Amino acid sequence: MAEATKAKAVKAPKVADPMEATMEPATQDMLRRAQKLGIDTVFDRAVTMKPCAIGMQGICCKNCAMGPCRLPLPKGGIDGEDTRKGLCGATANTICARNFVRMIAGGAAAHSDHGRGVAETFLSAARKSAKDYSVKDPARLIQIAPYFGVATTVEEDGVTKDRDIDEIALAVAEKAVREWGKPELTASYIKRAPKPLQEKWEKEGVVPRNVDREIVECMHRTLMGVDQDYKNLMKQGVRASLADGWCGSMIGTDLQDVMFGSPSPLQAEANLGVMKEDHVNLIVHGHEPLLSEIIIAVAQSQEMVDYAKSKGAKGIQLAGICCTANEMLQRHGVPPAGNFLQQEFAIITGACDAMVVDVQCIMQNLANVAKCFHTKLITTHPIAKIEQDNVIHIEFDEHYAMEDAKRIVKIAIDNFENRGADVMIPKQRSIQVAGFGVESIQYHLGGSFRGSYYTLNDNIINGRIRGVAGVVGCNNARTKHNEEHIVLIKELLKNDVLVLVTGCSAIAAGVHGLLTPESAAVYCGPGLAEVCETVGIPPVLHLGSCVDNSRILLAATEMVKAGGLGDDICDLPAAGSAPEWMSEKAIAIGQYFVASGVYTVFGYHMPLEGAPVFKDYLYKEMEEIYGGKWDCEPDPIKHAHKMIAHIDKKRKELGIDKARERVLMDMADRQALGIE
Ligand code: NFS
Repeated sequence: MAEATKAKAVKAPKVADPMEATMEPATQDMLRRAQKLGIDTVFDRAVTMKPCAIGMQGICCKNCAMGPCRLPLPKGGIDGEDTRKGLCGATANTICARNFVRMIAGGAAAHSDHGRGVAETFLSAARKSAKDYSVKDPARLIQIAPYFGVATTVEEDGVTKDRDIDEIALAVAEKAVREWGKPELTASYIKRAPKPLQEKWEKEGVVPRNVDREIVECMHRTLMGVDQDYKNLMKQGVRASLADGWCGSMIGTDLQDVMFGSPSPLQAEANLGVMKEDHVNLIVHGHEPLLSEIIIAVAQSQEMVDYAKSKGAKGIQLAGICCTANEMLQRHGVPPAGNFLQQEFAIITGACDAMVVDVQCIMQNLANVAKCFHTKLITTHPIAKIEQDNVIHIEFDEHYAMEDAKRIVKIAIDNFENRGADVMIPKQRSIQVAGFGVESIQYHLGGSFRGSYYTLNDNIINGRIRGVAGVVGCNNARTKHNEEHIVLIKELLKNDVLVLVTGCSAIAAGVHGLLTPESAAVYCGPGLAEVCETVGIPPVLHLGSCVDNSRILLAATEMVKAGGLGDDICDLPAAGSAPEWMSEKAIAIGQYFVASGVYTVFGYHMPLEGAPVFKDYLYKEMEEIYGGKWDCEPDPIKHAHKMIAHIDKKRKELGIDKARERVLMDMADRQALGIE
């Protein structure tokens, strides 16, 4: 009997423990349901498939057919000279740096191709050949035009007049699309960075020329037998990352704001519980708002709502997954159904009538999961198809945006009646306030009379706010879903650090109730709580999707400009973090934060352990060059305290550390706030 039990135990497929896999109750329930239905999800696969130990160390080279060459670090580390080398003689530093630079190139390519798509659509809109897009935020267009060298006024008969907005749009669009491949040697948006930072980049020779060129050069230099000096390789990695953050992503964000409106704070719900049993549920997943904006317009049209009713539904419930969710949330209040690791579960509810995807962060397993239900999985982008035969491809063309979106929404509605009886939508859904942009932070925290980040800086100088942290990036099935984000953010808040979030981190913060003004009283230290309560903002500000990390760069630049906190981003009491990163995009983001002067801590692990010298270069020496450096800490509490220690170091350098001590020592103040 004992033998039989043992045999059975060996045979049972290994699955994830829901309580260990995620801290989020709706996701735990859905994981249990998936396991009961025999559907494997990313969490189970993370249990059965172990990551490659050599790849984890960053020292597997497969850049030519003499390899793959693997250079594992000897047990006990290197004693004396490091003699490891590949067939061609490539050292561990070279291999690790090449792999790292290729990750940056991959990430930068993704963000920047997204930005290019936006710029091209904007050009079509400006030429009036994409009738479903227009300029929704002319003020934003006028604000960015000078960076492209486009005049916003004209002289007529000695009088200065405002230039026609359509003319400005066309001129900006024509200049913007050139930023991807122009022959001139400097990307236009670089001049948005603080002057001392631009000078550092010039001195180092890392000023990006144009987006495509930097990515191509990354691929060239990392080819077998080209750049074999890790410091020189990283110069190109830095340049490509800057082309992403300060160019491709930033132009993407700006032109999205121009076409779809700049975000301003709004209230919405979050989590899988936003799906509705009696509605057509259409989930939009991916990244580019070009499609989702039009889907929102179509899904809200009376024609489609009536059509849904004619099929027995009460209406159409739109919800987002991943960064598309953030795009739809920040401009329209469409609720996110979840972040990266929740994508399979939106279908496993049994209530997803269609899931439409475009590019990036889309798991191929969605096709297998969709097969188990009635869900129609629709790909829309020519560069992102899925091989499984149950996937429908409807190519989205910006010139026929409305027609394409209607087809997609109709498929979802028509599929409503095919829904099976076995539906389980989790109850959990939370309330959040999202949609902070650079300008809305200025509005809420800047004080209208100075029109700058003065009040924010003032509160940092007087110590109520200890510093600012950008917490961004993915989920990773190798860490407990959402836990690193949430534990880290709460620890920062407790220590009076104002937190800016984007991407899957922002969705996690929304789902776990941190994006409400009320959460200030619950989670913040007394100083930050006081500021948030006075101003009426959440202590965690949702700044959008991953391309919108460019907003964080600009917010930091505004803080520098407002004065009192040094001359450059690296002087600010600020730090960056991606506690659950998994995508190459996160590496590109991390690198442009570091090269912009931000101390940036990643969670989980970094693929650098096999090349300690190269690792030291990123974790130590880089700070001397750019003012920012990399670090890694999987434990979220220690991770938070590394960031706080850096913030305190910067406060000390600025001579404002005493102010904070005063704030904390002042009992009368604390009593007045009702804290003691
Ligand atoms: Ni950005 Fe990560 Fe993907 Fe968005 Fe989420 S996984 S690097 S956060 S959705 S891009």
